[in-house]
Amino acid sequence: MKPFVLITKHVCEEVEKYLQEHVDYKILDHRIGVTREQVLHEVKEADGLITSFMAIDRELLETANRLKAVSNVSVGYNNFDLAAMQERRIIGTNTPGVLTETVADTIFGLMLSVARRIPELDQYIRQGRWVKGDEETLFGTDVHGATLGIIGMGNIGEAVARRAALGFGMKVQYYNRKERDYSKVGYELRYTMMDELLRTSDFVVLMTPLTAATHHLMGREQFRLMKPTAFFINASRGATVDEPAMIEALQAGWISGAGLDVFELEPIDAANPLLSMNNVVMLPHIGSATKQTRDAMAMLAARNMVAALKGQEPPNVVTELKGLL
Ligand code: 8YV
Repeated sequence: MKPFVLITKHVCEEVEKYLQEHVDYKILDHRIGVTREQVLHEVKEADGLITSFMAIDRELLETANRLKAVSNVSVGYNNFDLAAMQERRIIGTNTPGVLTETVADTIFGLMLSVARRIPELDQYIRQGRWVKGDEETLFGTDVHGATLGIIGMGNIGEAVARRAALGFGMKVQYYNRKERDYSKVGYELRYTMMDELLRTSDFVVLMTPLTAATHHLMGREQFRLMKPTAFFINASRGATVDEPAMIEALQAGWISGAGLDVFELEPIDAANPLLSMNNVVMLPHIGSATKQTRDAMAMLAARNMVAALKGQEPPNVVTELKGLL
């Protein structure tokens, strides 16, 4: 008998074909809406779970008696309770690499949009307010040649740095827990401490994974260090930022604007003050959301799952494998 995999989102035909060769599966289509209750019920029979954002916590693991592996269709895995998974000898996997360039494009889109006020000025035209010629009130801020500070230097940070240095002639600096060797990349990438980065960057891009150590990494104190002319971009996880502190920074003019793909509460609350701020550009957590990239992520998630259920080492494991295969 083939192992049974529960999938909490629609996947493309190619991924289904691949899965059919190796496992039995059931898809709960997120386009119709999948509730946690439904997953808690269905996961009882599952050897594997392919998902994203579903909290893999003790409650779920308690009901999922047969579960051997959870495969995230995302690079982030802050939805995993790693300790609980480890105790129950569950393998956890993610999908790095295939989304790197797509997310870096999104980040650049946010930088350009907020600095050059693209969504705001799009509205300006649509509202019939374009009656005179070019005006100072429409001016934005240059991205090219500015100083970019990246907090959290992984694959995506590196792809943003490359665009910035080679495409936009920006000065790039980064803060990471560990300094990396970029002596051979062909452009300068300066390692700085976080406070210095905040003080000296025109654009601050936060790209760190969400962990206990990075929760609210950007708070009041950090926003106060930034230049009043600087822009803040977050495409990591909402909870890496103390959102009320960021809102205060935007309202008080401690920073010039923000480009946000992620929020502490998703979908965003209708009363969130960010919604009425002109100097904020928002996206509904779509950093990796192109058809090509989402399909590639789903395929990688499927491959990770099949390997784990066959007792082989999956390409992208985030849990301890020792003694499991
Ligand atoms: C989402 C992301 O996971 O990869 C990540 O960590 O945040 C995004 O790619 C994706 O939107 C959910 O499928």
